[in-house]
Amino acid sequence: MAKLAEAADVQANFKQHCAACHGADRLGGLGPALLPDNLARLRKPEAEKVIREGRPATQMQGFGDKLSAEEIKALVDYVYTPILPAPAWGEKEIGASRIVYETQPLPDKPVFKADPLNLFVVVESGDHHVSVLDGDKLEPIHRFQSRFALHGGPKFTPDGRYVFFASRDGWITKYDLWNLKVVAEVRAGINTRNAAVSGDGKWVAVANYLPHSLVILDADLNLKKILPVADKDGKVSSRVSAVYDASPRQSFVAALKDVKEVWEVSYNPQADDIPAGMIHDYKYKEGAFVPGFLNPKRTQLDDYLDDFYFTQGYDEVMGASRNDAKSAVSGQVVNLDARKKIADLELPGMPHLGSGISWQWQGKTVMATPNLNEGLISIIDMKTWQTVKQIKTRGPGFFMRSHENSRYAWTDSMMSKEFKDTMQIIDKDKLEIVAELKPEPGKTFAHVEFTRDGKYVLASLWEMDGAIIVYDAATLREVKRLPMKKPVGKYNVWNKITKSEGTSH
Ligand code: DHE
Repeated sequence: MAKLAEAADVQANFKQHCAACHGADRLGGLGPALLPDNLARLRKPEAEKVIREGRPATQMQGFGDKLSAEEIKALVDYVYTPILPAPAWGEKEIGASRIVYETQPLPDKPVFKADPLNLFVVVESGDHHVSVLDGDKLEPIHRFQSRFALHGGPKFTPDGRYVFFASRDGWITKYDLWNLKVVAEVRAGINTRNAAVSGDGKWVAVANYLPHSLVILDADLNLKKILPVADKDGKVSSRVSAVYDASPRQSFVAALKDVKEVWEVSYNPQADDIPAGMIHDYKYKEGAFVPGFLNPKRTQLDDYLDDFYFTQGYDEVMGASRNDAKSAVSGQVVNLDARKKIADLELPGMPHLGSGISWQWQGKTVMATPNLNEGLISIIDMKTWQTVKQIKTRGPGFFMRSHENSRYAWTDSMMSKEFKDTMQIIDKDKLEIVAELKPEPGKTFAHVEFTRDGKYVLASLWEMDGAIIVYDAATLREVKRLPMKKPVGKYNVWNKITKSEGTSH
């Protein structure tokens, strides 16, 4: 009887405190899925601490003031209990979820006068909408409802016409920016991290936490292939932390959360360069067998790599594990051709390499990355892999941005309670903070993107009654405000498709 009452309590507590973000069925939503497989690397006492105190750098708040120690322990036991039968999201489910909104080809000409290459796409998470802005007039031209909880950068086709969004609960949306219409959607996973679009615009790769898969779709969102993600012996499966396009290599590169490997999946139909001894467990089943094409090539590592940054040539990745935030030397450089680690990186705290940017400094290329749990920007020489400088900031931040035509790099301190309202401006020559902007004291101010020509900067007042605040990139003066509902991220078509060194790819 007592056991039954306990079970009812834990379910009621889950419903009240956890379900809104993690899904009533524990399959994830804004927050990750809470299933034993996903929690494999988190010990139970650590999980209790997360529920009690929250998790830095995420939306997970602490519940220590609302739940007793026993209630927290019961919740932990509950989320470490497997769901039976295990939730499936395979060929059948993905295929059945696909929705085509536009069955006839749409006109090959923009329906507006604005420069189609200087549009901005703004993700407003406050009410789950996306706004499209004219980057010259700095005015909205359209707004539409998105899937729930989009996350990560939307990805563009090389001509800038189509943009693909990923939601945390697995939906991929294809949007035609020239016709301002959603073309098609598909649910590629139960709990998804991000998506990448191939440099030839033909493929979309989707990184999933649940199931443990990397899903390859064609550009019309038809399922092409599901790559189950596991170590080379097929014994340990893994969540995929993120997938990115490496267009000069004609491949997708994926970071794995639970297996010490980095994967490269070629989308070059001519790929036939599998070195001897390479394990290729997945065969291309249609027509002629083409080795290498859409098959993962593995690089074995000594440490996990779950967040990374490409070098200019895309031959190397600078990566870090998110698991060992205390280690001083936690980063590594992996050469994708040599298929091994070639250097260590000094990256204290929890670097957010996905937000890294690069520029020329004293004849060298340097990259800079913010840090999710320390107010620190690490600047690294991309030839010697040495840290050139660590710039102290007001507090831990998420994002960093610049532009080829700007002498400044912008960074936030949004993880700091006291300084979440302050943006700091770094002089890229002096490697020093030279200005601070605090337009609305107490309100979160983070994430910027430059216009195509680098003359203006669009920054987010990250609140429900928020705004995009436009600044003159040279004088740092406010130019105008566009009201928005919690505008989390904004993306300029030109900067993205030309892979500007000042923005994320
Ligand atoms: Fe993100 C990008 C991982 C939490 C807003 N975030 C990314 C990317 C990764 C990532 C791997 C790159 C994907 C891409 O562009 O293709 N994010 C993580 C985490 O591991 C973390 C810390 C924990 C988690 O909950 O997943 C995390 N991220 C958040 C948030 O809490 C943020 C602030 C609010 C939200 O909406 O979830 C957030 N992440 C963003 C944004 C980008 C992003 C706005 C795109 C950045 C860009 O400019 O390209």
